[in-house]
Parts: sequence; structure tokens; C-alpha cells
Amino acid sequence: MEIKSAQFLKGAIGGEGLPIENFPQIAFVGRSNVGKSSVINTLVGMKDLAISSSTPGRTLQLNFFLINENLYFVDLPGYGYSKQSLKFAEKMRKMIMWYLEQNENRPQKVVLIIDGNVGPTKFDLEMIELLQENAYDVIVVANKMDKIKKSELDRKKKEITQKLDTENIIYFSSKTKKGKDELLEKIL
Ligand SMILES: Nc1nc2c(ncn2[C@@H]2O[C@H](COP(=O)(O)OP(=O)(O)O)[C@@H](O)[C@H]2O)c(=O)[nH]1
Ligand SMILES: [Mg+2]
Repeated sequence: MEIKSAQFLKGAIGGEGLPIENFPQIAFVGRSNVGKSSVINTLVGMKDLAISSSTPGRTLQLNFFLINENLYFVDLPGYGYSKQSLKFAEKMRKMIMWYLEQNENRPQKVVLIIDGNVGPTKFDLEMIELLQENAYDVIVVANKMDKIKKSELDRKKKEITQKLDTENIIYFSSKTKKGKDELLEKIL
């Protein structure tokens, strides 16, 4: 299956403003700045469908994108960003938790995006644990692989698989589009 159409539908804050139609949802989660919006843009082949984190507002809500008129990509707010105030970070965390744990219309799959160059952080590991506790079908994407020197690649990949305790990782780059087809195949 391929993506034939994609549009920004709406932003929701908690349960307020959720889309009316109950299509399956693919959620994209990850720390701020790992490239959630960029990965979505790469998948749909549009440069600025999911506006990057520099745009205020959009990053503070659950952003619903309608794909092929029958599926949602949901861009979640980032978590664990040190530049946010604690109060703000806590508010975002609560909304993410609500969406993943209490919301009646749970996402069918969760794409967890990490920064492949930085490697899995404490926040990433906590998020994986939470997703596993909630029995989610998780796809881990290590983004920004273009930033890693060729000579470092094997070592970095090994470090990522060891820390995450899985070999099931899609190595990705929004810049070079590496991993795009592999990820599309897994989510569609
Ligand atoms: N080199 C490189 N930079 C990336 C990649 N993906 C995203 N970025 C950059 O990382 C920054 C954050 O991206 P964004 O998509 O806004 O992250 P978000 O906060 O997780 O939605 C932007 O400056 C992007 O251009 C990638 O694969 N490679
Ligand atoms: Mg973003």
C-alpha cells in the first residue's frame, strides 16, 4: 500500500477536538527534536505537512493527519525536553499518558522515534517500558542515521540494539529517506 493522500486534519488537546471519524491511528512518539515531524513528512512525501518543532502551537497538541482518507497519523507532543519548564513538560507528559493509556480509541500501532546519533536515552527507555506495559505494537525508528560516520555505524547500531534489547529497529534518515519503504511497509 502506498500513501496517495495526506492532509493535516486537526489538533486535539486531550479529549477536546478529537476527530469524529473513528479511523485506525498510527501514533508517532519521541523526545522533542528527534524528528517526529520530519519522519512523518518523509513518509508522506511532503516537505512540510507536519510542521517542524519550530512552529509554536502545533507541538503542544495531538496533531491528526488524515492519510488515504481512512487512516490517521498522530504526531504527539515531544517529551523529556530539558528546555521546557517542568510545569510544561509535566502537562505534555500527562497528555501523552492520557492518549496512550486512558483514551478509548487507542492507536493500532506506535512508532517510537529515537535519535540514532544520540542513542536511546533514559526517557526513551521509560517510554518503551510504558508502551510494553500497555501491550502496544511498537515500531522503533532510529532517525538521523545520516549524522553518523561510516566508521562509527556498526558500533552505534550495536549500542542501540543492546540498550533497547531488540534487533527490531528501523534505521532511518529523514534527510536521505533511508528506511522509508521499510517503515511504510510496517505501518500500512
Ligand atoms: N541530519 C538530520 N536532521 C534531521 C533528521 N530528521 C530531523 N532532523 C532535524 O532535526 C530537527 C528537529 O526535527 P523535527 O521534525 O522538528 O523534530 P520533532 O520535534 O521530533 O518533531 C530539525 O532541525 C530537523 O531538520 C534527519 O534524519 N537527519
Ligand atoms: Mg514536531
